[in-house]
Amino acid sequence: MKPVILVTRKLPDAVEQRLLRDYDARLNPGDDLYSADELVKRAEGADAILPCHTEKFTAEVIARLPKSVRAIANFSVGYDHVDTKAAKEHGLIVTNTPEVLSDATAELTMMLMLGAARRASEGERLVRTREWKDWSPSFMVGTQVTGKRLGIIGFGRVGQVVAKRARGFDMEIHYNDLQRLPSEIEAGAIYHKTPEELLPHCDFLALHCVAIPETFRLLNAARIALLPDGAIVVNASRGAVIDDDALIAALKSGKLTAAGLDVYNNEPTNIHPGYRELPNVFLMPHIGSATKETRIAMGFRALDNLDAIFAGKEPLDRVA
Ligand code: 8YV
Repeated sequence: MKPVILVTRKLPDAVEQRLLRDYDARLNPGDDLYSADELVKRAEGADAILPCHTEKFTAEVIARLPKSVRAIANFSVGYDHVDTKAAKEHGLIVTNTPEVLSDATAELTMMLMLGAARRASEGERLVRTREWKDWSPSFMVGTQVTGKRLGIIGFGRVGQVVAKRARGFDMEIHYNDLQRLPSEIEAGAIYHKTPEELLPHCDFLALHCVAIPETFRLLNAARIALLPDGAIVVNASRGAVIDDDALIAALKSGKLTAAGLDVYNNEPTNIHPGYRELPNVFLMPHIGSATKETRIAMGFRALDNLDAIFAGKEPLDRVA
């Protein structure tokens, strides 16, 4: 008998075809968002769950999962939506999908940088609303990206690809991570031991760290004050790493020129209302990995992990 997999969201056709070929897959053709109760109910008799970051596996939800469930094979690189400690205690295997989404997320990060620096939201609105009436040398003047200093907090897979792309804009790369990386990975990037040491060197700051208790509200008022005046901040990691009130205050005061955001605290429906009011923010709806190619690769990676688990092997991307 094929293992039963509960798939919580609609996945690309190629991924669902592979799921149906190799597993007894419970798909979600309507792409409904399951409540915790529904999730637990639908998991009855399932051997594993293939969820997205939209399903929250708190300790309470994990405790309620049927005993049949052996694994949570995430369709995401981030797994802050899973209480991994509780999962371990319940003997659940948890996997993620690293690497396959680094290019797409780095592309989006470049878009956030360019969009924030060149005032994409304002410009687009002007054209769409027919408010664009005139041109002058001082019209819509933005910040040049080329040749500036880019600071990256979290020099992991995505951060490293961002550095690579940013070099195409002749940017000088600075980074902070827990440890200095080998020089072939640094490729000239300048290491700073702490965010405090890094921040004064950032004309642009890109956040690519994981959301863990240690990085909660990492970018707060005190750290924003360390950035050069007029800096630009972009975030395609997780909303939790930013103190929204502090960022909004700095965007209002002019301390920061602009920000580009793809992720938010309390997304999607309850993000800080202050962002919607600001002209100098470029806002995207958590689409860092949303390319056709990457979505398929994420699904296949999650399936590779499930294949390993059900073949009695160690999955490549085990995080708990
Ligand atoms: C996904 C992400 O869109 O992989 C992640 O951690 O944040 C995004 O790339 C989403 O999480 C899919 O579940």
